[in-house]
Amino acid sequence: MKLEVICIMETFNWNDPSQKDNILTRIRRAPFTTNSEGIILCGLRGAGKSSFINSVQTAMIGRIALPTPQGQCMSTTTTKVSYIKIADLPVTIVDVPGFNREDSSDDLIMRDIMGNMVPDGTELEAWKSGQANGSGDMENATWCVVYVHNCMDTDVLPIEFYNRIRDQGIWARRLGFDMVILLTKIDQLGENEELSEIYIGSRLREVMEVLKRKTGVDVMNIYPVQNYSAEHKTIINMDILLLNAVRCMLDRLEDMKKKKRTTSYNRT
Ligand SMILES: Nc1nc2c(ncn2[C@@H]2O[C@H](COP(=O)(O)OP(=O)(O)OP(=O)(O)O)[C@@H](O)[C@H]2O)c(=O)[nH]1
Ligand SMILES: [Mg+2]
Repeated sequence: MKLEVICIMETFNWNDPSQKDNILTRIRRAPFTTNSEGIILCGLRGAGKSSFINSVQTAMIGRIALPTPQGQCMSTTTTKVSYIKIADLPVTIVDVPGFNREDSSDDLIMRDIMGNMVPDGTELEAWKSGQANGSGDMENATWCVVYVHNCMDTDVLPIEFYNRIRDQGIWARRLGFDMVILLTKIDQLGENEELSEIYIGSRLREVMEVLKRKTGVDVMNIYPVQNYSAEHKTIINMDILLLNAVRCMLDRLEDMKKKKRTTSYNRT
């Protein structure tokens, strides 16, 4: 298989705190507000959505963050939709309960979130049974829709599941939003290998190529990370990849906002 990914992988100054600081500065300076721009995380149960939110918080504050309210119970399974604001991050992150592998009806909640029809704290089961009503606090917001994918799942998921993800992307695009992929658990691609080596290694590139083929998302919009899970202190290279993923999502939001402005200008 021809690997096209190598030329698009970003180059970082690994282990360099100023690399992390530069990305952080760009994130803090992004011209957004938590009322009008957001990142929605969706994907299978256990893919690493809530962990990503905790990990971004850890990378931004510089110490291991307490779990989000969803992670404080015995089970890590997220049951409700949470709109989370992290200090210094100028956008809201939405944690969505994981999709059931066999039942695509969970996916539909994404459309309601983008339509501002899901209040904070809505239980997935209540929404499914039609008992949840009300609205969110993000009228006319611009959304970056993030499909969160465990890199170890790539070859084991059936094509029907990838078709569901394609549908999410089509829906998001219809509403004027982009879908990107957050690729989690990349530490599991290399035993005892340093994260920077895994990042440039051929196994990660192969996963990205396969994912591109199956979902239609360009490799430029696939962001590999390792979330904090069992670490007791922060690790600079993990922070670099986590914060860079956030920066890329903010770049997509900026592109979408520019497009929105051009479209409304052309209409007038
Ligand atoms: N090794 C490793 N483990 C991870 C990583 N990301 C998440 N995990 C672990 O995977 C498990 C599931 O993570 P969660 O963040 O709860 O997954 P989720 O997508 O929020 O799951 P739901 O809320 O059920 O949809 C937890 O035990 C995490 O510690 C990662 O990058 N590397
Ligand atoms: Mg969760």
